[in-house]
Amino acid sequence: MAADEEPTIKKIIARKVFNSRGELTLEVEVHTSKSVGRAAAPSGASKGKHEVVPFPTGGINEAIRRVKELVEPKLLGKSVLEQREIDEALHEIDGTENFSRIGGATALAISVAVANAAANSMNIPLAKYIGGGANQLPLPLGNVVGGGKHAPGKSIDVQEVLVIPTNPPSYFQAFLAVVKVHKEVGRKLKDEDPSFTGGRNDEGAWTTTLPLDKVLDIVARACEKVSAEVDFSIRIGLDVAASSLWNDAEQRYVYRFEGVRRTTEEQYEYISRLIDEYELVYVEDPFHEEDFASFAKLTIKYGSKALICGDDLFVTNADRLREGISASAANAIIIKPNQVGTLSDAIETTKLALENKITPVVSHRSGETTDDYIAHFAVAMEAPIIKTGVLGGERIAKHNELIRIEEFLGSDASIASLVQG
Ligand code: 2PG
Ligand code: MG
Repeated sequence: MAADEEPTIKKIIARKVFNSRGELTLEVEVHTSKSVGRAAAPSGASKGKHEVVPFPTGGINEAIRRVKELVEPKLLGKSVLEQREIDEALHEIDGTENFSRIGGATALAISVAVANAAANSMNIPLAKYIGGGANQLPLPLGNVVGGGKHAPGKSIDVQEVLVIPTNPPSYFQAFLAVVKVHKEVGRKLKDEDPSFTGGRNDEGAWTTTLPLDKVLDIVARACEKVSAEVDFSIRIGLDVAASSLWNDAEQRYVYRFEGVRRTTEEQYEYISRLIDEYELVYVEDPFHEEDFASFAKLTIKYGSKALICGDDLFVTNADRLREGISASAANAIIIKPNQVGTLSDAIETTKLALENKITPVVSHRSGETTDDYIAHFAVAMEAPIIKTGVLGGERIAKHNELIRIEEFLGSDASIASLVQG
């Protein structure tokens, strides 16, 4: 084999592995003439209605069959350096709008495994392969208390209470601070919630039966304490995951645990109060996934001092983001490659966001594996924020990789900052 020969695909292996919830998911290995690349698909619990479909009818076994029967024959012999061409081929092979024939999990795992095989063939990190000279580390946005669909049983109705350092000197210091806040919140919950058992949810965030306002008080005090210690500021955010609360028949947001039902107007007032009272710098999915208008209203009011972020609203889809841009619906977007199916699609949406001054927030799913490609993706795209939890091996895998990337970049490394107006 000549040294300059292209790394062409020789074999694709698809297998069942487990995610952090113990559910089966798809892992793919792409073997080339020069290298091997591997990737597994994560999975969400609070999924957006407009996300691609993870598996075809027949589930994961059918997905694996289709890799062998439909996908592998079409990709054999292609160079893994042609990411876009391969991702387009995945769309063509599938032939549907939402990857329902081969499965979004299949598309994602193959797409990322191809990129990993390409990076490995060149012996460079994935971040460098995708991002070239990109050298900015993201800020870690991590959930310290969880509820909603990620914490069944008695727990707050909103899905995630998050914290984010706004001006840290390095990724290592930033994540250390987030870990300190997580620990401090745990200590305070132990003191203030008589029924606290130390329980943590799907994403490693604490669960508690205290009401949201009490939780936000505790998190605010923890942020203040740690901020003073580390000498940079740590602020609060929320993922309301409001699509999970919305009852379309009633036209109300149903807060089961709190025992309250809110109209759209009441939801707007409620979220506004939380932003004002707790000086939130980040609010994700404050309204359900079809309500661009309420998103826009909140963005107009708070866009200069907080990120109003669309997750289920945009599902990493460039067309939905375009709709959001014309409606001025948000100033931030969650980027979850598995919502859209391929790396090229996720890159396109991220670039579109950056071009329009919409902050991309690269994100994990609640059901994760120990794969770390989103860490590389965030650096490659110079996304200012990564949302990938705090504790739990599958979350730590991403943070530790970011620490390694920071070390790899050496004196070229910089880190994003969140400047409030
Ligand atoms: C979210 C995600 C990740 P899920 O709503 O932002 O925290 O949850 O993966 O369950 O959709
Ligand atoms: Mg979300």
